[in-house]
Amino acid sequence: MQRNVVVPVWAGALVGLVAGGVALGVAELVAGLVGPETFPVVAVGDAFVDLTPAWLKEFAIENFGENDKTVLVGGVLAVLALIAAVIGVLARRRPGYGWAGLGLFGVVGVLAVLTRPGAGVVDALPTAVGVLAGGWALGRLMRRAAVPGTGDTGPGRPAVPSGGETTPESRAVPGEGATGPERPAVMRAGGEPYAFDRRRLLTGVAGGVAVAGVGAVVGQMLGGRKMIDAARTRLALPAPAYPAKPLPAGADLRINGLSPFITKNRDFYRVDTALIVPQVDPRQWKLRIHGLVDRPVEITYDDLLRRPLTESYVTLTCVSNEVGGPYAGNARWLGVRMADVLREVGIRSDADMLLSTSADGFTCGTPLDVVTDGRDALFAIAMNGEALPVEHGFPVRQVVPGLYGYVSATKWVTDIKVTRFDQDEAYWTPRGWAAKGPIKTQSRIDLPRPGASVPAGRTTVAGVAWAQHTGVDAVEVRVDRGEWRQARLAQVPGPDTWRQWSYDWDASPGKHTIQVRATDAHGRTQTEQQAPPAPDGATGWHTVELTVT
Ligand SMILES: Nc1nc2c(c(=O)[nH]1)N[C@H]1C(S)=C(S)[C@@H](COP(=O)(O)O)O[C@H]1N2
Ligand SMILES: [Mo]
Repeated sequence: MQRNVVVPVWAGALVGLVAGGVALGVAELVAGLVGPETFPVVAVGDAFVDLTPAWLKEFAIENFGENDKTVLVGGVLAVLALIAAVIGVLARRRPGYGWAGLGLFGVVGVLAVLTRPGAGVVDALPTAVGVLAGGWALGRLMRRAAVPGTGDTGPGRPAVPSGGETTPESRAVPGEGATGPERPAVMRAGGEPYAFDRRRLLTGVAGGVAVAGVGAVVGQMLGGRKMIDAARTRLALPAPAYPAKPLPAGADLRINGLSPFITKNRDFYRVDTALIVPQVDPRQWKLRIHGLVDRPVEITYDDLLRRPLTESYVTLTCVSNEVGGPYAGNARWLGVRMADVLREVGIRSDADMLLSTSADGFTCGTPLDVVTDGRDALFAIAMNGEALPVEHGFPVRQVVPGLYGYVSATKWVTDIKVTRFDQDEAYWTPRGWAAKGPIKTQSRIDLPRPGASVPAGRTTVAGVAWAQHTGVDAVEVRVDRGEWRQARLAQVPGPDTWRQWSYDWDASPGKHTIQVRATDAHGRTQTEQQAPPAPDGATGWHTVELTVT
């Protein structure tokens, strides 16, 4: 149906822009599910690069450098915006023009997507769905802009006498004064009058912008995640220059219900401040080291992988772990020794702190002497034989045996400022946690579970104990506050991991209390004094109550 032109040119252009935005937002959302390379703007940009003569490419790289991709995508978007505005202006006359323009968009987008190497038919889905959404938005917005001038034009509006001419005054929008000459008079279209309604158009536009924005943001999030997952699984890990010694045969007592010596990546506790897990592309990742150094550097992921890698078993522990709590895990890490990198940059003698920052802005203050005293403090890239899981810091995190995670284990680390504790403060320090966080010796009863009911007779009591970088020398168990008895200790590869222990208990019927305490390799036994996690780690003996039947 031919609709008479009551919508001004600016409004048509706006409608076109917003409909184009909806098309792209929805396309990006779908591309987030299908694969970020199927987003038509990226595909068109890539196709453009492929078709570009070498001299132009060189010109772009020379003039825009690392930003050449951004400039390219920006250029594609600018051209799209212009076309979208024109489509909007044309669609004022006839919805068909709008669909034809969008269809053209779609064809170009689909062609670009499908000519990518390895493309399949589903890859056209983001463009197709985007075009449909854009067309729908275009139609809706146009209909909002040009309302039939008959009766139901909204609350508080005088009805239009049927078939009669409407004066601008009779269609005044509430709250606005008498309309000036810029408001086009209603015209007649096939006996049906239409009028331009700016307010209805603008609320529609706001809705369209919201749809486009949400689609783009969610789509980018999903797409970023997909891309990083793909990059992660593609990675080939170099072999360690300094492999960990094979685990002693008796490191894992293999008792049902006891934490395995190695915590599987998927079972590893996770603690961080990230609402959305940072998605860091290893190709873009850089670690900048600066501050009190002689030679500031920027290290790329490839630089890191080319260095000699050290493999090491280290148990991580969180300062917020309650006595007996779950926030501890043990893994085999692969990474570059932090001390080696720091030696190269030349640390000034007055420095005593490494202030590391993650991709999402978390900061962490690590005592420099701990990192450089010879222990396996690593820029870790792998965990238990695979690239770091994204939620555990991919592509690079710190691991420092002997320090709680909040002062050492920065995930997604991108920046290290060599500084002083009296000059800088990390994320948790002003929030009531100690500036330095050496791990306190702890032991935990994994079985029997608290509140369990077990049959009388020989019962296995077992758990783990840790005193990272000092080592656990003894674990004792007592029942009903009686004599302390030595538990049997599992083997360990070194002082940096937890140590499994077990104790055979001849259980008699009734209610019982089991307690555990560990002694470290310096002969220091865990204090009985109970303390909460804040400000520097919980203390006390893990106590489990159970019933024997
Ligand atoms: N970027 C970043 N890294 C971080 C944190 C954080 O909030 N953000 N939390 C730290 C804390 S408190 C701990 S205990 C460890 C936990 O590491 P995991 O989640 O791999 O077990 O990460 C540390 N690294
Ligand atoms: Mo933590």
